[in-house]
Amino acid sequence: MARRPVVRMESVLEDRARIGVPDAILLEDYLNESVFIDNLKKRYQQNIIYTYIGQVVISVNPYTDLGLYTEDCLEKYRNVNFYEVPPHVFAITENAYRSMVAETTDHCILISGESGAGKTEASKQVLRFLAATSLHRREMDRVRDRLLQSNPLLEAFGNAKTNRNDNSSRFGKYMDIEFNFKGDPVGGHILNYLLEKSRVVHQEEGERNFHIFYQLLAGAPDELLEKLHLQRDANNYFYLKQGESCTVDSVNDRADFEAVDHALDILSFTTEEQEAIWDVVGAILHLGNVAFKADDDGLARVKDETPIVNCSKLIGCDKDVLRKALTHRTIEARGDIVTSPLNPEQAVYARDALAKSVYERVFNWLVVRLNHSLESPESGRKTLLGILDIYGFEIFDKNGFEQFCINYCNEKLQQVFIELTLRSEQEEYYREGIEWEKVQYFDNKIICDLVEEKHKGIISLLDEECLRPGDATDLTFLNKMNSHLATHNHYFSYETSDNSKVKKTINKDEFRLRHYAGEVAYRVQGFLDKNNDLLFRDLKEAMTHTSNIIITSVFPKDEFSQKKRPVTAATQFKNSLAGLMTILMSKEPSYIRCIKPNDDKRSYYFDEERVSHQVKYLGLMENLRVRRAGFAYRRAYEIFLGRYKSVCPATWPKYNGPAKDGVMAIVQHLGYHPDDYRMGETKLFIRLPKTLFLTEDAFQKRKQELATMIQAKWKAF
Ligand code: AD9
Ligand code: MG
Repeated sequence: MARRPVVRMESVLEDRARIGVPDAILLEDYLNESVFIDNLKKRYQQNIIYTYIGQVVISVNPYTDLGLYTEDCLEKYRNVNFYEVPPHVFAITENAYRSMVAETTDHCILISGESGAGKTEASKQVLRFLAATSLHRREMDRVRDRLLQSNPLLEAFGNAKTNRNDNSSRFGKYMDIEFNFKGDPVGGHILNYLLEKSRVVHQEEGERNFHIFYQLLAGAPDELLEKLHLQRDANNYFYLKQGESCTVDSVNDRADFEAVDHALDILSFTTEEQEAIWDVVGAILHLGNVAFKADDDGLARVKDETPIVNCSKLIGCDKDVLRKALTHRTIEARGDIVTSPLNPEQAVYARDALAKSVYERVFNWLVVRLNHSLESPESGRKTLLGILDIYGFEIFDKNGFEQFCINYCNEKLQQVFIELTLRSEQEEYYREGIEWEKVQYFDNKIICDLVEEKHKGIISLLDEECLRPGDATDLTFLNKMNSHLATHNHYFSYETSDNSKVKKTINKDEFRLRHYAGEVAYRVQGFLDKNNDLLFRDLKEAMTHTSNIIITSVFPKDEFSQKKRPVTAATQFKNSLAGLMTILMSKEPSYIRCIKPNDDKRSYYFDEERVSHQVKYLGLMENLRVRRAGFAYRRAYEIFLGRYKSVCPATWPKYNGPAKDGVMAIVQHLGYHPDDYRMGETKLFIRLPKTLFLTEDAFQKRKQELATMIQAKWKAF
């Protein structure tokens, strides 16, 4: 493979006035936030959305197709060194991929940024790049197609239009791609995190339910719709129309349906499975149209039989059983089984709980089934490259339990970033015995603790309230927090605030957290219920008697024999995040930090204030300071020596001494300025990329010389 020319320092400096610098560590006034933002803006205005801080990629959402991901572009980034090509998500992916193959280490690419900043788009490009690393053998094509097709499928079921993003991820996703020793992708595995299932039954104004419902109605052939007893117009369905925005300009539901249909085939879902999926999606729409009225005793009666008949037909359950389960509740009390009828309000609650539960379980089933399709047939040792794309930090007008979980998740991710870039970077200098002036940064551990600490944190308090028999309500939960957390610097509520100005901005049913990314007020309504996440026994039982193959597998009969109380939703989420943190910490991370340039989804508009806010909370200035005060590049002596030994007569052709001395000889031979490098205990540290370019240039020149010499020898021979 021909090597591409090195990006020379001189040309970078020449272009600086026009397009800014590709790496913020090259900024002279690097302490100045406005200089940093100005650099991003200059580049953004030239359609350059990527900038580095060392090996962290900053990406500013262009909200338009800039042709950055063509096949040519993909090829341009293959087999090149990180600093030889302009910043790009492909470059960081290639870099991670190459070290994974060379060093047989597991890597992960962490993508963060607020809702709508471009995480999912970035993750798709990373996956595309990696999937295309295969050698185009037939088996590899199969793997590549499957990896890629997992995206449209999961997005259809897990993404939705919100007021922040027309294609907002409503679940967290971590995907490992598995490579064999040759570096070919051979399989994958997906972990999914907390789906925002409340969206199935309710959407705020301007928002939609999950894409799949609208896709099915817009894209399914007439025969399928007929079979499902559905009508094309989404406005016929209560679960779809509450946000009053069934169509979205930027979304083509019809085309997307075809993409999902195709993905199901590629991922080898059987015809039976595909039918079962559409039956469930349709059944949920019918279920949402089941309405109740009160009879003379105030008890729930189904208003119109049609939706309930259709729903039970589709999932293959007896309509009378379903009707009874929706309008009654059976409780086991001291060995006695008591069934009591529900009023209309309770019946609506039961209906919605059933819809949410079915949808969530089907979503989990899809992931399990997908993982089965992505399983690698190869048995040898595999290295992994993970991609993390979760829901971004969110502040809406009304924030509830879901936003609380999503924002907590973002706090945890910020912790990983701090742990792995800021703290560990400084610790490495210390370990290597390199003189270093510590950079201060805000450590958000205090907020993570506030949420998750055992016995004291918000989740523990919430769980306590959920378990407390008797009169526990969302408001008693708020009171409990008020009495336990009143003095915490990151917690406020109406009760705990003694500042009348602040008091005016908080409602009595809210608590406010000062997150690393800003303050968010959460309404407590629904916290207990969503955390308990209970599905009435009658409904569960009804679901165990259906003929739909997915529903029977996700509502196993033995669920009833488990007497133990299920773990609450928040604790389950907390545990799964802890698992995720362990996975991430065990891998070599790379970062893509996404920035949203404005709140209007507008292309070519860079709102400096909005960007400044994100630069602050993403900790980019601290990141830059640590990086700049430190060393842009470091390599273990053995690795550096292995690559560059040919440039120095003292280490070429033979050198048997200690690696550190060999590196010292190379460095002196190349005439490094003493300020530009440090010799640590085990590694060489180079301050700026230009020194590395110089070394790489010398190496390339030497390689050429050696090649010419060998050719000449052969000729003479
Ligand atoms: V959320 O936390 O899931 O709500 P994301 O994932 O950060 O959010 P997403 O990637 O979905 O945001 O980007 C939002 C929209 O911005 C996309 O639907 C695209 O229309 C647009 N976008 C994002 N990145 C790019 C890009 N690199 N090029 C062009 C982009 N458009
Ligand atoms: Mg997303």
